[in-house]
Amino acid sequence: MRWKVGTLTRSEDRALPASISDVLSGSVPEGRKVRIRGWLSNRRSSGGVVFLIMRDGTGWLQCVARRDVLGDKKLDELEKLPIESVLELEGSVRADKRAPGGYELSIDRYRILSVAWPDYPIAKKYHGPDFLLEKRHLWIRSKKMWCILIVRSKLLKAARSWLDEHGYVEVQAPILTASACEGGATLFPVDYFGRKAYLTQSWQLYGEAFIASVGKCYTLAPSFRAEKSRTRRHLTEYWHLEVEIPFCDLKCLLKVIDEFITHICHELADKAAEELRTLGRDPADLARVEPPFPRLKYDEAVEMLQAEGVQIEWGEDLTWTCEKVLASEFDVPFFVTHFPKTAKAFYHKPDPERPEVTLSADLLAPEGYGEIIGGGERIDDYETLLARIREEGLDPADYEWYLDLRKYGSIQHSGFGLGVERMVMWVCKLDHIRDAIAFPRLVRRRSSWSTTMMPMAYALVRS
Ligand code: NSS
Repeated sequence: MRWKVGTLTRSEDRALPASISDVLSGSVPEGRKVRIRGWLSNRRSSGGVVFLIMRDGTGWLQCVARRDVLGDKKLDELEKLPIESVLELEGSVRADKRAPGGYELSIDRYRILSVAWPDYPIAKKYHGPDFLLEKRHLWIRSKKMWCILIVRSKLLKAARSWLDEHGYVEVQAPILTASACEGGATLFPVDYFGRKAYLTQSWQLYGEAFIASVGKCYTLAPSFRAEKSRTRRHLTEYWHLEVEIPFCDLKCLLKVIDEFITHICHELADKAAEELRTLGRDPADLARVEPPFPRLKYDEAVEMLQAEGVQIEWGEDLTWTCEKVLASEFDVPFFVTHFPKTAKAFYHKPDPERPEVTLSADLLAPEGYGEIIGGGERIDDYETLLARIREEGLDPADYEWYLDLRKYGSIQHSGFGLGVERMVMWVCKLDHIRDAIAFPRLVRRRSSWSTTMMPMAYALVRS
């Protein structure tokens, strides 16, 4: 089946190695011979012509094999080649309005690089979410998951570029920690050589240490929450983009978030328009986002909710039901600020004018999506922090190093954490957080998690 590369005689005939995105962007002149490599993602035949839909990571391209060009034997081979086999194709590019993406490749030659097994488990029919999670390592090849992964990558690129351009330093902190940042109820314990450690819930406490070294800083890292709540927006392992800013009060923090999120939205509307459209999100929805975002005090939010008939008492945290109701009232992101002490973690600074509320802020995404960012001003005074740690029933010994930060050069500072999957979910208009990440970890379901199946599979192979 192999054909030889390098048998072409005239140098101008030599095929140009190209990606599918090169072809689709129109940068390859029509008629120019190109060579692409990719996976056979779909195929159909009609009257002496086989249409191969090829995928190479940069896009999808319709490639046309004709019996009169390739001959019977080769065409039959292409008609039978299992889906997900890998091919190298050489041919010329043609603009064709009927082809998806507006271009197609007329195949002159091909080489099979890998023959897939004929039983590819994902067919062109409805599969339930459980099956697709189990087969996630294959399902990420789908157009939907591809679009999401591309948007996610562009979102993180936009976030990093804004932070880098504004003088933030990227830093890393441990995942294994000794104490809670966001309450003990959602900690994942780990045995650390006979001592108890936990998977981190947040980088924040270390972020507060970093500001006295590198100043404005951020991290992008996994956070872990042993969430019992099985909702469409909770993962047990999620990616957390956290920012910490010295000499910054709540007002300054809200302004930073306004600009940061606006930049990401505009970049996506501009650079991921096609993928967003495929996912059902109009890029104009993101282009419309402009600072400053509406600001709503917690008190007002509770009044609005009670007026809507939602059960909520002042002092309680906003449940997802509450957030959904509030977030359905807006078509741009908005802040809820000044949460009561009872609804927030120990480190939040009480409002000096009204100590029962904190200088905190959540950013909620519109259209019912709800919280994507949590943050606020931190307690900077040693005594107040110690008192809050005790008040929450935490052991000050677990926070000794953190308390040290208030002894040696403590200043006013604020920060926030963006749930990457929450933002991806909103911008991609997804109805479940599991699709905002390639391999989701959920309470009850995990994707491509073979440990329990492996011994069985080995046993079968051995018998
Ligand atoms: O608990 S947060 O509201 N805040 C913090 O962890 C702070 N320590 C962050 C900081 O100030 N540096 O979580 C922040 C965000 C929240 O708004 C969500 O978008 C996301 O993290 N988050 C989650 N995403 C997915 N799954 C789960 N379980 C989850 N929990 C929080």
